[in-house]
Amino acid sequence: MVGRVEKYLLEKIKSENSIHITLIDPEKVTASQASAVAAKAKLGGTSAIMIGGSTFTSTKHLDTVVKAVKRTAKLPVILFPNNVTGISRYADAIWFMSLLNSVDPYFLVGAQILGAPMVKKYRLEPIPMGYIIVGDGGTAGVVGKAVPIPYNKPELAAAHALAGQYLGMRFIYLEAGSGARKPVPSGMIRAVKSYIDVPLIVGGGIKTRKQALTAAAAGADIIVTGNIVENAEVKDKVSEIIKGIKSGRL
Ligand code: 1GP
Repeated sequence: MVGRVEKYLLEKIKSENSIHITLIDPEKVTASQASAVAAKAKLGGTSAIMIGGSTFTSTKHLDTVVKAVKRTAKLPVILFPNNVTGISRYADAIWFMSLLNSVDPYFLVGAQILGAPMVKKYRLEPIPMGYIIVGDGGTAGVVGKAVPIPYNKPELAAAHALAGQYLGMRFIYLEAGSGARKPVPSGMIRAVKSYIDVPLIVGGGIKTRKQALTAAAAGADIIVTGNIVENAEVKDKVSEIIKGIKSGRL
């Protein structure tokens, strides 16, 4: 069943071609810093806030961050969990995701089985998503025991993505890893996009207008940035990325 947040994302993509989501790592911020980042990112034109990271944060701190962001930003807050500890009852939705190229069944379906009853209890909107780690893979690749797909193997990324779609996932995420030296190359984005019909999310290492433009022009429907909002000038940085996205897809 498609819920409110998913509908909102689909409509935004339909009307704007490509959209931007801001990722906040709860591990790296206080609640007040998170709400300031979210408010500025909203002014810069971001469409939603994702909250999550690759390592553990206390559930209490996660709750405080989610509540603070919700209060100030008035944007959909979507959890981006690395484990069952990434679930907060105060969010609107959760990427209900499987790490498709993990060798550990825990990250394919184990954590999801443990987390599903909590998602139901908290009435979070689950959005099924296939997560694919590519390139260096970064911390997410190590923690998730992924076999990252090399950048020169776009056809492998496309096969993973299509399998995700056929399994019923309604979004596919190509992840280069937070802070990746090289973002997902346009050839890989193009190859995946040509295979799937569901929206494609791209993130990891996108820091400039040009990189955002390249990803959007290659077919990314949603561009996620995290690192760039960890410094000052959040609003300017987000609007720079969004300018890139718009010029890439219009
Ligand atoms: C990481 O794709 C996201 O999960 C965002 O990456 O922090 O490099 O923007 P950055």
